[in-house]
Amino acid sequence: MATPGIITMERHIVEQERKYPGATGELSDLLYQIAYAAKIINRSVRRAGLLNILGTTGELNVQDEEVMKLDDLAYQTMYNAFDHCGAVCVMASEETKDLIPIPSEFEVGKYTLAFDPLDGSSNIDANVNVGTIFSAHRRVTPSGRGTEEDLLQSGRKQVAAGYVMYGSSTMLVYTTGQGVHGFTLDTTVGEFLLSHENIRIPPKGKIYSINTGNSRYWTEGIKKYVNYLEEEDKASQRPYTMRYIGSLVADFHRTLVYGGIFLYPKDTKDPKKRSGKLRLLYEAAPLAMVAEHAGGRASDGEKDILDIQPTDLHQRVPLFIGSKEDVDKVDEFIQKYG
Ligand code: AFP
Repeated sequence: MATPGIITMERHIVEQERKYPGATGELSDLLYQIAYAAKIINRSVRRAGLLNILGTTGELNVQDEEVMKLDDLAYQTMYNAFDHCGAVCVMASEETKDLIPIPSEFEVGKYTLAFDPLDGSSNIDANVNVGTIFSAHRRVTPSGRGTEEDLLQSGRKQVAAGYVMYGSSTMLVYTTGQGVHGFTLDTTVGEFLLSHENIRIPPKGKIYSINTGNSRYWTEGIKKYVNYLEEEDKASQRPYTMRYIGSLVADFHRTLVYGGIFLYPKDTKDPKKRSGKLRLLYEAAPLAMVAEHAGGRASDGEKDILDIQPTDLHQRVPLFIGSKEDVDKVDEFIQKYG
C-alpha cells in the first residue's frame, strides 16, 4: 500500500495555487517568505538565552510597550524578507507607527502585509511561547507604492492569514480560504512539514481563557458570562476549565486544537484598553480568519471581527474567539447585559 508522502509547505502552497488557474504566484511567494522568515526568527528564539539577546532594548514601541531585543530582531527579519520580494506593495507592523513603504529600488506586488513580528514578547525572558502573526490583502489602489488605504481593509477581505508559534516545536498555521493547515518545522531538514491538515475547531469546548486579574474592570456582560462558565451544569459541561498563558498565539492555538473560547474584553479602567487591548490588523483579524475557516468564530461582542472596517493602523478591539457555540454565547450575554 502506498504511504502518503511527506508534504512540505512549499509543495502544499504549489498545490493550492494550482486550484486557481489565473494565479500569478505572487501570493505563493508571499507565503514562502513567511516560512523563510519564520525559520530565521525560530533560530533566534531558540538561541536567545545563549546569544544574550534576551531583555529589552530600552526603547518604547508605538503602543508604549518596551521593545524586547528579540522583538527588534523579529521585526528586522520580517522586513528584510519582504522589502525586496516583489509580492507586496506596502507593509504595516505592530511595532512601527506608520506604514512601512517598499524601498524605491525594489519592485512592488499586488498584496499588502500586516504583521506582529513577535507577539507575547513580554513572556520571552521566562521562556514562554511567542509567535508571529501575519495577514495579507489584495491592494485596492491600482499601481505604485501602496498606501494606507490598501492596508485599512476589513478582515473579510484578507486573502491569507496565519501565525507561527515558537513553542515546544515550531508550527506554522495558515489559511488562504481553502481550509486551515498546520506545518511543523523539522529542524533536521529545515522544512515545515504538513502535520495538521484541514484543522477543524470543535463546535463547543470546555476551556475558557481570560486574564481574570482584570475582572473588577469587566463590563456586566463579561462578569455574568464568566460566572455562567464557572457554574455547575453537567448537560452543558460546566464548569469550564481556565487556561491563560498571556501569549495570544499560544492561547489561540490551544483554543483552535481543543475548542473553547479566548476572551480579551474591553476594560472600564485603563483608558488605553477602553476598546480592548488587542490590535485589529495585527492580531484579531488574522486569527479571526483562521478561526472562521476552521469552523469557529470571532466577535467583538457586537459584530464579527472580520466585518470591522479599520480606520486606524493601530486600532484595538475586544476579542472573543474560538468555538462557534461559545462565541455565540458570549455575544448573547453582552447583548443582554452590556
Ligand atoms: P506582549 O506582546 O506585550 O507580551 O502582549 C501580549 C498580548 O498582546 C497578547 O499576546 C496577549 O494575549 C495579551 O497581550 C496579554 O495581555 P495581558 O497581559 O493584559 O493579559
